[in-house]
Amino acid sequence: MKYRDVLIAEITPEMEGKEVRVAGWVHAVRRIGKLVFLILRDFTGTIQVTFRIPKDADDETKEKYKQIIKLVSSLSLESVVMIRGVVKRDPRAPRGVELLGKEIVVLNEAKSPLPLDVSGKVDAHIDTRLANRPIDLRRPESQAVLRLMSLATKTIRNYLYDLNFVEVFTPKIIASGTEGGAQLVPVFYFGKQAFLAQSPQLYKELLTSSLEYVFEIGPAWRHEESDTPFHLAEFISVDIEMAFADYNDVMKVLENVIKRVSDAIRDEGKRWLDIIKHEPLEVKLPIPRITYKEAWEILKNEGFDLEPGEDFGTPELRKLSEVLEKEGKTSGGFYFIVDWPADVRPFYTKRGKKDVIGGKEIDLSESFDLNWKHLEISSGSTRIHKRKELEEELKKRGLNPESFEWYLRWFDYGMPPHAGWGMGLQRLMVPMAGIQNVRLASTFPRDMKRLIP
Ligand code: AMO
Repeated sequence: MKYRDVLIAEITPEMEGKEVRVAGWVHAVRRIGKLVFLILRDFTGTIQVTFRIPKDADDETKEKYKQIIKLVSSLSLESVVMIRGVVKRDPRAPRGVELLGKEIVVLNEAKSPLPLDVSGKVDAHIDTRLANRPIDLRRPESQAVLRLMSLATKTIRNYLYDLNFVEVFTPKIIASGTEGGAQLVPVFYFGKQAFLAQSPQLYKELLTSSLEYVFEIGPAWRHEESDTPFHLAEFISVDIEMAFADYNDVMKVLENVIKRVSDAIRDEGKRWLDIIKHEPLEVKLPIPRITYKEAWEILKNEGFDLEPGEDFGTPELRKLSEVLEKEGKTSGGFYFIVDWPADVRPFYTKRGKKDVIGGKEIDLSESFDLNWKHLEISSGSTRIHKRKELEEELKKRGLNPESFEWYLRWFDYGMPPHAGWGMGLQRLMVPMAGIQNVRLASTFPRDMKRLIP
């Protein structure tokens, strides 16, 4: 069966008189006397289809249309149908066009009532929406977020390809953690203990010794015990790693990624932004940078009780971003914090200079976080490329270099200086699509409470 020959959005008033086939979902049905109006929806939009008995119809035709009108009037919402109809100009219709229905085939009747309202008239709680995600995603507002995320992904890919990066796929079942052991998700692997990758970190680093400029967009897993709007147990990580580069080089790539994504969303994503009523961001380059030390001092002045060298939590970042925003030291809400204390960064991070913070000498590192307001969007660094230094850093963190031998040994054979970053794609959609919860940028989110659907 041929289901469709046009998409709904392709039907224009200029096609007046033409017969078309469309397929989609019954969005609404309204009967007025002998007429019945059906709003049909596909992924491109909606169109009104009017079923009426033609004026000059003979008895047989009249009977046929009566049957069709009876069938359409009784159709349940979200049933899947194919409709054959004739295009008719209608200045009152949203796009100036409607269809005069001639035939309808019910491809799959939907059960009634629906577990979730698709028309968007009734606001549903996020838990109800996620529990009914296949239906939730039929709502244009829900779909818009995923469509904007797809646009962001395409933009990032195109830009990195332009910079001579190669897209790679690293293993997702791994032998050892990289970002701190506590959040590892264990799996059984041929009778051995293995884990789901928290990050492609060590593999992307190894690839700089051959492919040099690599990137990956793929899932990462963390057993996050924190039930917050910004933590997923499975998220999509955008990662880059570059040979012969330091943290300043990769920050430049990152800020260009942010700028290009926000421009693409403003220009190419307008249709979706209008649906979710989100104002696009204005990102100007360079994105301002402040050092950890400056941030620490601002927070101290604001009355936070912080040890020198301590990591910042959400309350600290909320205050900090508020201060920076007031001083015009953010761009579209984004800012970098650079030169973090080495002790609060992962073992592979290259150490930098020393500095005195709050009267205490602190070992810094060539590292950065990119934040949007209080939210960490990305983090990265220059990496250590000397085996001895890596071994020392592992030991300092109570990790056994022997468990990392599979990674360390390749540093003996020509590992170039390198740097990179990782960015949570769902987190990026918080500023880009104005969502309040990263789950809304996941098709089927995985978190502490969700394993289905
Ligand atoms: P990090 O641990 O900071 O760095 O993670 C990088 C980015 O991933 C996102 N992210 C998350 N998003 C949703 N839910 C989570 N539970 C979650 N955890 C992290 C954040 C974060 O900024 N290997 C390093 C990166 C690098 O240096 O290249 C790493 O994984 O947006």
